[in-house]
Amino acid sequence: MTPRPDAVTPPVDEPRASLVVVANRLPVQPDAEAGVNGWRPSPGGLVSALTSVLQRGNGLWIGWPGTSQHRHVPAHYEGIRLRPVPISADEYETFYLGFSNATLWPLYHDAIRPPAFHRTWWQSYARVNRRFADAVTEAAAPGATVWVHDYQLQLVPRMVRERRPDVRLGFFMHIPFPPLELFNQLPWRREIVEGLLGADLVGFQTRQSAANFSRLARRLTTADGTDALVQYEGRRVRTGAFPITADVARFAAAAQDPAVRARAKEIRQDLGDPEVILLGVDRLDYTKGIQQRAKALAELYADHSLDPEHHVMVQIAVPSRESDAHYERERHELEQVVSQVNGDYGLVGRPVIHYLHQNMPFDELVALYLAADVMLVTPFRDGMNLVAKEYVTCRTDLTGRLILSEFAGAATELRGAFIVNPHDLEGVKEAIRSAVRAGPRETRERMARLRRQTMRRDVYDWATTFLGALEST
Ligand code: GDG
Repeated sequence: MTPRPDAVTPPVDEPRASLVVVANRLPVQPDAEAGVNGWRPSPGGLVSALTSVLQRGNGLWIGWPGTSQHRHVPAHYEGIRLRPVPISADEYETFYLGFSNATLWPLYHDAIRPPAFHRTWWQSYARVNRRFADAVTEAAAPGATVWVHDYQLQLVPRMVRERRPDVRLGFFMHIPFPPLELFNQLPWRREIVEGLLGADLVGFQTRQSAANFSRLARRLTTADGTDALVQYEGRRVRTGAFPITADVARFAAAAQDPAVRARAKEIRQDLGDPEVILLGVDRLDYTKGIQQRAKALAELYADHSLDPEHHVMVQIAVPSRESDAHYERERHELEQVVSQVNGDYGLVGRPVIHYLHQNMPFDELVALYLAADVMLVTPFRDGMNLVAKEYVTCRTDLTGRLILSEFAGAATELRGAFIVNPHDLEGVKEAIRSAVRAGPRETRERMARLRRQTMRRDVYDWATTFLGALEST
């Protein structure tokens, strides 16, 4: 038997919580600069939205603290209670890098890279899910609301349901849910679907993902019903689309900050005051279609549709899952393409693609959104894609053009974008040409339309909408 890892301090005796968020990561992460026991908040809109929801409801956050080293985890963050779930160094390899990110991640993103199926990874996934479920079982008050997040924890709803039928259980999937033809490759397909069916409400980014899940549930289990509601083991399980929104208030405020606006001007100057700045911001992930952009750009310089003097691109590729071979290969290939394009078309002191393999500070990210005339978001598959929505949120003066993949969840809402199929290089080139040449009137009309969509609801509204739907199940 694998010994239960003891990497974090056990929870102290505390009253049980009426609202519980369960996610792979806690909202804090180790901060090496602040010493051995230093912590800082994890970045991201999801953390701030869920934190504000939990602050209002005697809330508890259950998650992994992001390290398998022994560390004291703070008991509270911003007035909410934290309960760490330990993951050993071996489980980090098999549960996190293995089953979550080398089996489920590629499978759920159209199998762009071949998913790997290993029984030992699956066993580790089930074991870690059990540990999360145990933490919920112990910490949830009678009749509590429990909200489980994402593909790393799909078995948790059923595991909790078996021991705590009194709680109200919601699950939200941040990434796409694949169609039957792909999902059925998974040797443990029925277990995963049954795991999710333990929830009262299973939410997805799009209606398509919700329908995929519901159909699979009816095919693989005794569930019966419609795309929106199935009966399963005498219970009703609702499914539906709850498209996540940007942290609108935070991005809109930063976009008005004079220091950030001044920095955007400075970035423009640093780039040599080109006519058009194109921008990409992504985790360095093979699903994001970053190479496609660079290849399209190369061909546009080659046929003189773009001019190295006047059109430059900035690509931020945030380091991600670096110990996985697929990610290592993706970085290697991308860097080759970028250096080739710069070698072929760059000028002395003026590369055409400014490539940064770095995590940007928040204000710098907003300054880049403000500096960019054309934003390129071209994933082969993406649950939603918040970068697209954040860019639109920052363009308060109705300038800026968005090129968006039809395979991002965001494409179902952001109709004012230049929509592309990233597999179609000619189509991507045509969209870049059109976006670069779009006049002020077309740009304004498109951006106004995009902003009508994105500015309507904040990420806090998203969280409360989901919880409202869960309460009414
Ligand atoms: C998953 C799903 C779904 C990026 N670079 C920097 C930085 N970021 C921030 C962005 C944005 C977030 O990271 C990335 O979110 P995305 O939605 O674009 O993509 P994933 O990381 O793949 O997220 C996705 C999402 O979950 C939410 O449900 O939309 O489909 O795959 O917020 O701003 N932030 C900073 N510096 C950077 O360099 N500070």
